[in-house]
Amino acid sequence: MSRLDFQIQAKAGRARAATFRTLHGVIETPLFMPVGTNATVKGLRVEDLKTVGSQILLANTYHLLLRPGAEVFERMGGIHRMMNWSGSVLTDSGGFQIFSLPHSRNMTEEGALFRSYVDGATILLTPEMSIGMQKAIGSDIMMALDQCIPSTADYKTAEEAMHLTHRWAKRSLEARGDSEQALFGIIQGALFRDLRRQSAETLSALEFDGFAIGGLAVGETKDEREEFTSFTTDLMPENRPRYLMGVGTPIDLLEAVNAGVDMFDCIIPSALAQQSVAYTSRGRMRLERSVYKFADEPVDPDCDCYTCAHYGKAYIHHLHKADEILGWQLLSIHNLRFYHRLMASMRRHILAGSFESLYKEQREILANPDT
Ligand code: PRF
Ligand code: ZN
Repeated sequence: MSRLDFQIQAKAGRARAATFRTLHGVIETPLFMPVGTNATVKGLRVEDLKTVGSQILLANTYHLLLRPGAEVFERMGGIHRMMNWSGSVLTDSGGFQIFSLPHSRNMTEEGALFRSYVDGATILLTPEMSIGMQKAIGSDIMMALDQCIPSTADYKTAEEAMHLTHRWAKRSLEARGDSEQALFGIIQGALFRDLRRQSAETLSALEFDGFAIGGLAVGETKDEREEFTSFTTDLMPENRPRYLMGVGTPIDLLEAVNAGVDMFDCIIPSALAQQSVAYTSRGRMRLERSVYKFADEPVDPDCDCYTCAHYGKAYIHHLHKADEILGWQLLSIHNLRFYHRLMASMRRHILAGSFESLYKEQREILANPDT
């Protein structure tokens, strides 16, 4: 029994086009989730997110636990009402954010011990607390607390982290109880095939509504990432959504969809927008370059976003030079639209039986050098 009613509509090799239903509506895959760590996708209104085609946003339990805290979500009626967002929300459990902390952290059987960046307090984040917080947030999809380690970790470290992740996964399922919110398990195991296999098999036997591949895009090469992505998807249940966490560039998404992944999140479209880098139908464009000072045409003539409909490159170039936040905002809109259009076109081609030709064509284009 799954809470998401995941339905595969068409396949092309490993690639899948599917739908599932959250508490906030039907979702179409493959899909990309913009990152809204603090219950906001930086600089964008929910109207912008709807217009660019976002179906589901990612928010972070770790950040929202520290600030504003569970009680605010409980008393304000949850994240959807606070954000005025009627689409779906997935919350990451906090495991990865603690892993990425520059400061002291400690894993114990009980949970992850860390120091709050808000007030310096020492906090023990247990799987039960993470689920409790995700219930307070009211996300559509919760993630089990995991231990994410560098993908280059040695065997013993990876094995111990994997076993701890499995024990926490079971505790997370217990803590979820009969909540209507969906819950995904996270496969770990670094770059060890036997561990990835053991992790996929152990978690697949549990009543999760979907499964994530964690512990990639944390230090391995692009080739290793692709090898382990397809190795792992082959071990994951066919009838549940597959989510590759924290990935990636457009070419990464193309390769991972081709390897059978359905869902992604990444800060790249927003982070590059801040650096005035745009993704276009011809490759990446660095708008800080002086060649764009007098360039009147849109960032991407093939794009249907608000930014490309109303502004030329010269204006974005100027806003970047003047360090104006509108430049970041306009390029965030454009880059997110680019990501969503890429996912939608992969979906269309999987449904139409023409994914392989799209894959070959886009592989060339997305590998173009920056302009
Ligand atoms: N675990 C969790 N969140 C994550 C990851 C993980 O391994 C990654 C790895 N790229 C990104 N976000 N919980
Ligand atoms: Zn655009």
